[in-house]
Amino acid sequence: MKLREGRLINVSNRLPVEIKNRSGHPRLSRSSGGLATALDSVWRGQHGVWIGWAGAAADSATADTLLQKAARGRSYSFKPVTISRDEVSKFYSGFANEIIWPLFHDMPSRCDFDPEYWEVYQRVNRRFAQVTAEIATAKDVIWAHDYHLMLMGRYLREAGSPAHAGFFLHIPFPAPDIFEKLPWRKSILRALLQYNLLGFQTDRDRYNYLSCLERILPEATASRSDLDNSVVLEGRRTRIGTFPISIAFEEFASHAASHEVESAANQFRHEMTNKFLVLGVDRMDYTKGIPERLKAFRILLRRFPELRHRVTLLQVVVPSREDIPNYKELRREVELLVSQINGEFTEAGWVPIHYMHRSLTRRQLLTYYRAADILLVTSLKDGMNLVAKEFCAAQVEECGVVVLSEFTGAAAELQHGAIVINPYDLTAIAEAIHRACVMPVEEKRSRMRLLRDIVRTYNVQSWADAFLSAASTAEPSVEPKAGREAGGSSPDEDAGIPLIAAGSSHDQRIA
Ligand code: ADQ
Repeated sequence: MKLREGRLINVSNRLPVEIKNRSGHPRLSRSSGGLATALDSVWRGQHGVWIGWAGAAADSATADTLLQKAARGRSYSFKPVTISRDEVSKFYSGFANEIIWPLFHDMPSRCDFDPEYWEVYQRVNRRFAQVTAEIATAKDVIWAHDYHLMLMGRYLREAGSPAHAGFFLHIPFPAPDIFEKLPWRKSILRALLQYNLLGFQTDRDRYNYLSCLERILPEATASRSDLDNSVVLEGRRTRIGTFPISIAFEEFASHAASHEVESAANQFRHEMTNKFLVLGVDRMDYTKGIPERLKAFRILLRRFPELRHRVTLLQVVVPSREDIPNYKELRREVELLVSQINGEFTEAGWVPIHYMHRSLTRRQLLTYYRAADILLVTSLKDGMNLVAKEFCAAQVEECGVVVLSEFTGAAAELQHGAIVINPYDLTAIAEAIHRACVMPVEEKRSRMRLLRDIVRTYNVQSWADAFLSAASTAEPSVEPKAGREAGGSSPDEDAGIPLIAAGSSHDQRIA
């Protein structure tokens, strides 16, 4: 979708390009991370500005020139937000990744609720808002991304920004029993309501958010009609919607169908001597359930000895957040498990687990997606999980099976084509892999066709169009005095009414 008037002001923690010091000189490189890549493909052709941090060497004298160079050939420009090294550590590694990330993934015991992190989080959010408010006009639409920027809506309003502002949360939103542990819970709920539109990955996340409001911020009143699900706080109305993110299906599918990927996949399969190839692809993150997956694979080899020699797990992990202690420990745990399992089962001509700890090119990734028989996604909690959708797009021969954690956002959409598992149930994961290995080919095909139809239809472009269309029409409005609070319905009447309409995540709609 192209905005009819005005520009799209996209705001995310990082820009899709990064300035790094190489051999003492600032140099441009692509940002790592699925989010930047996915969004970059959507904004092609969209006029506007992308605001974000440009990396560790962004304060160099040549940074502006490098960003102008990066914008050549694009329809939008880049505007950097300066963040000091200390702020990166307390805002990004600290508040975002040692508090919000674990808490919103239902792991409060991993949180470090350091009050200094909160101070810096506020300061950096205010700075993002100032940079944004300086350039956004009333005709523009601001789209803020993810848990790094939950307070920005509030600071935008304080800066008097007249633009429509929407916020999309890429990670899950927790249930009240978890969220209420956050010392700054009210401030965050209130600040989110300063946006005109809030978007969540699944109905469950949206429901959790509304339930948190009900418990923690009862002065906010939620209402719904057939078309609308909104919350009013102090006269401001915020619309709330479910918008499951997706991928550029045709781009993935056509590249996967290319001759170069096909021959690389055939070559790889040949080298694996046509074993059943089970694939895991993840960032190294404790939310992805990598140790659970490895332990389940060990159970598979113990319980189904006939699969030994016939099945191989290829686990690819991209390094992530390596300066945070939890992540270092996870890497040690994963590598120990891989070596224990390989030590227990390896025989001449067969190594059960092939482990790679590095970032892959798109071509390499597609080669493994295409070559694999089974994709194994065992996230303990995941906002969406784009890997599952990328695998489906790349399965041009329509023969692969997806074993998918029920705690991913993707499960809401893909549950009928995938084998859905509880990632805490290691025996069930092992049985699911076995079932996929022995599944008749007709069943594999019909499941994969269904999955591919879903991902083809609900792709990243339709996701962006739905969100932007909702954001650009979500008028901030003042609740009339004779409205529902005063006369329409009393707060008591809300008690028995569900706050959200039940419905499929595919509706990509408000309510
Ligand atoms: P992530 O937690 O990063 O994203 P995911 O959605 O699976 O999780 O995206 C990972 C991306 O990294 C994919 O595009 C994948 O191809 C890529 N990737 C993984 N391993 C790689 C490797 N070794 N080499 C190269 N690329 C690799 C967050 C949320 C998710 C949500 C997305 C988007 O945690 O739940 O789906 O944002 O909203």
